[in-house]
Amino acid sequence: MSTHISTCPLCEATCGIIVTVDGDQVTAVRGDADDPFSQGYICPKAPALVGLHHDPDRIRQPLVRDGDTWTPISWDAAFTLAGERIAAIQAEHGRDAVGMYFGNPTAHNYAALLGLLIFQKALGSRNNYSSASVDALPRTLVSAHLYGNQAKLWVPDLERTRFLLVLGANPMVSNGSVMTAPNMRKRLRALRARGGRLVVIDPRRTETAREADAHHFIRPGTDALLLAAMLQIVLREGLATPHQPLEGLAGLRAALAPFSPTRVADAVGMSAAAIAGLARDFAAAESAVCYGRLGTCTQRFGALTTWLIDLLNLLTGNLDRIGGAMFPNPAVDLAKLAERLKVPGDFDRWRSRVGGLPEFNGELPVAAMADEMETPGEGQLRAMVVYAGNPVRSLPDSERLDRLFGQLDFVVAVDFYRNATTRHAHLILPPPSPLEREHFALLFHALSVRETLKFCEPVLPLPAGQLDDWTILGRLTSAVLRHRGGLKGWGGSALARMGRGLSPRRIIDLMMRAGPHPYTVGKVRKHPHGLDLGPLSADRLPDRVIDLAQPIFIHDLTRLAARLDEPTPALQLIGRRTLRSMNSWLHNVPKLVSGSPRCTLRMHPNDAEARGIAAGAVVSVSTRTGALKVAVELSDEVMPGVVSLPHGWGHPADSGQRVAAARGVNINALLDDAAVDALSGASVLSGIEVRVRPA
Ligand SMILES: Nc1nc2c(c(=O)[nH]1)N[C@H]1C(S)=C(S)[C@@H](COP(=O)(O)OP(=O)(O)OC[C@H]3O[C@@H](n4cnc5c(=O)[nH]c(N)nc54)[C@H](O)[C@@H]3O)O[C@H]1N2
Ligand SMILES: Nc1nc2c(c(=O)[nH]1)N[C@H]1C(S)=C(S)[C@@H](COP(=O)(O)OP(=O)(O)OC[C@H]3O[C@@H](n4cnc5c(=O)[nH]c(N)nc54)[C@H](O)[C@@H]3O)O[C@H]1N2
Ligand code: SF4
Ligand SMILES: [Mo]
Repeated sequence: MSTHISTCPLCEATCGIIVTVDGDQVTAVRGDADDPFSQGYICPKAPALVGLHHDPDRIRQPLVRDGDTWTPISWDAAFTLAGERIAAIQAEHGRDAVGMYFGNPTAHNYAALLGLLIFQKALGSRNNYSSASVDALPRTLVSAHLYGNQAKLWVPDLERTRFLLVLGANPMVSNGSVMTAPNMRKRLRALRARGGRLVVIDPRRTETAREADAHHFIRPGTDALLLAAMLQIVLREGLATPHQPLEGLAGLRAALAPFSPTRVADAVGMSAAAIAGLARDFAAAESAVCYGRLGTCTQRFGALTTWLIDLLNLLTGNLDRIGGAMFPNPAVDLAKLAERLKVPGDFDRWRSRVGGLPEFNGELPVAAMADEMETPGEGQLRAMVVYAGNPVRSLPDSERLDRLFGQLDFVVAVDFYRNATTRHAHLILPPPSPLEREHFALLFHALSVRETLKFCEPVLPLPAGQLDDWTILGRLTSAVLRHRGGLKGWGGSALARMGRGLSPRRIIDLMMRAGPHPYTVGKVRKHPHGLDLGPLSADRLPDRVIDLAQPIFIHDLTRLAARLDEPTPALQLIGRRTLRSMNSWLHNVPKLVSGSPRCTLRMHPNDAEARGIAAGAVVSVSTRTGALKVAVELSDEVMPGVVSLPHGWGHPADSGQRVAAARGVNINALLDDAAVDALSGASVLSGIEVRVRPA
């Protein structure tokens, strides 16, 4: 029996874990009390790493598909097949004919993240997609515009703030996003214990709202109206106390004119007095931070809302200040790296072929993907490389994507599960289990509410015949280049360096040496439980004048003004994360899906009564895009006029995940891939008009 120190790779909280191994059996995962950051905290998902590791349905060798039959194939043959097919399709139809999509777990796998940068460059296609455009794209876009770098991301100073205003996030369940802070309950309770206030704005009285001093319902998709009105109060009443050099104040003031609290109140669903009061309290607080996340990013005004959040923090003097919105100073400086790699966040240099959606960082919004597959012509998408993603479950209008993925000429997926997407693959390459790889929270050290640093060796060695993520991506890259005619150019030299021992570990070591702290991977490894480098520091923004009236945002305020006179739909659909799910995966671990079904439609009793719907009844839910049947739960935690359904469920029977199969329904069959935030191209996941009737 042995114990191993590691980090849970499942979500951004990066909790320290202790893994017990007996022979070849992983027997337990518990919280690491000696991890200075998480201090022993874990959620129920970490112990499920045992079930994930030993899951008999987890793929452990490359598989090739012929019709409905999956056959094991050697790694050599697999790379040859992938290289041949990708090169052939690109030779015949051009580089853009092969696209790629990488999903959320990539963010938690630093070797894969680095390997994908190289593969993407070698593939040389404009059809690059990722889960960012159903997630934080508006966040990085706003940072690129306001602070000159998409990786300049602030986090709430949870440990010192006196006022935390949360919109469209439920960190009690999600455990935080673009905010790495293990044990949210303890941190939120500490905030209130020291006299700070927590206010939550959400169409559902969430688990986070239950911890708060105040919760206000808001009509889905109207946060920009609320924030514009709050900013108008701040400016009108002389409450602005910014620290940064600014320009464009007059332009901003003029553009905010249509959004008085009285004018927005009906649309938002809050009284004018409540809106004005919230603005005054926020501005008056000794320190304050307004934090929005998935619910504010994935709505019709996602980028505008995110921009307004930043302006509220900035104008009330809370940006880059203790207790406010603070910029971490990580050992691996991602903002500097983004500059070096020349990806500071360029936007809209070109648009998607069919839908005309803007690129960001050379990546297109996922809302463009189905059109690019379906519409004939030069540049039509005919093949996909999918890494750690499940677009056919996780993206809007998933039924359309299901059909289109089924028609592609070639799909290669790197995933250890057959899922709604990878069942369409011609080839599946399995990555190692999370316990068989090293961990370094490359992204999350940069999003942490304290400066932290930790590097973990793999808990278990790679089993015979298993390749690590870096090798899989390196060999895939080299197979494509070789079949395309040789290892020339950028990709070739990157590969030669990979071959000469440039490992992911070496890369972050070099980056750390060039970074702001005196650390190397070797030094960090001497502290296996991790290092606490102290609280965040203020004054991290570069000296540059921040323009408050950049045309793209000011123009979008005009689009927002038009929203004021739109009628609100009778019923709107929102999502719901649950503690024991992780997007569309982990549903094959029995411990995480036991108990009463979680994939239910929550509806306000008044809305149910008006439609003759009884508690527990199965109802029919329909939108312009699709329809499904699901059991209803009556609850006054949802706002009247709003229904809530979790995402990531509804696994196809032939997915090969025997526990997950046929559990729950798929909300993304109801969502419309044409619904995007017109500014950023990010998908709209919230506030969709929906009909519910007895089934
Ligand atoms: N309606 C609705 N849709 C949503 C959301 C919502 O709130 N509502 N949320 C959106 C958000 S925020 C996100 S991030 C996306 C997530 O959507 P995606 O990122 O597309 O997919 P996931 O469901 O996370 O599936 C991840 C896959 O990666 C595999 N995997 C896990 N670890 C690894 C690894 O280390 N390597 C490899 N190669 N594979 C691995 C898993 O087996 C799984 O099949 O969903 C989005 N979709
Ligand atoms: N247990 C668990 N944890 C997870 C995940 C998971 O699937 N399960 N996924 C991970 C991922 S990939 C991500 S990106 C993060 C996301 O983490 P969070 O951003 O905290 O995401 P959600 O829990 O989806 O919270 C979004 C909130 O927005 C609310 N909302 C919906 N529409 C609106 C609106 O128009 N306005 C306002 N103000 N609120 C609205 C919803 O009711 C919900 O409470 O979570 C991560 N953590
Ligand atoms: S909160 Fe849960 S899933 Fe997230 S890192 Fe911690 S233990 Fe893992
Ligand atoms: Mo996400």
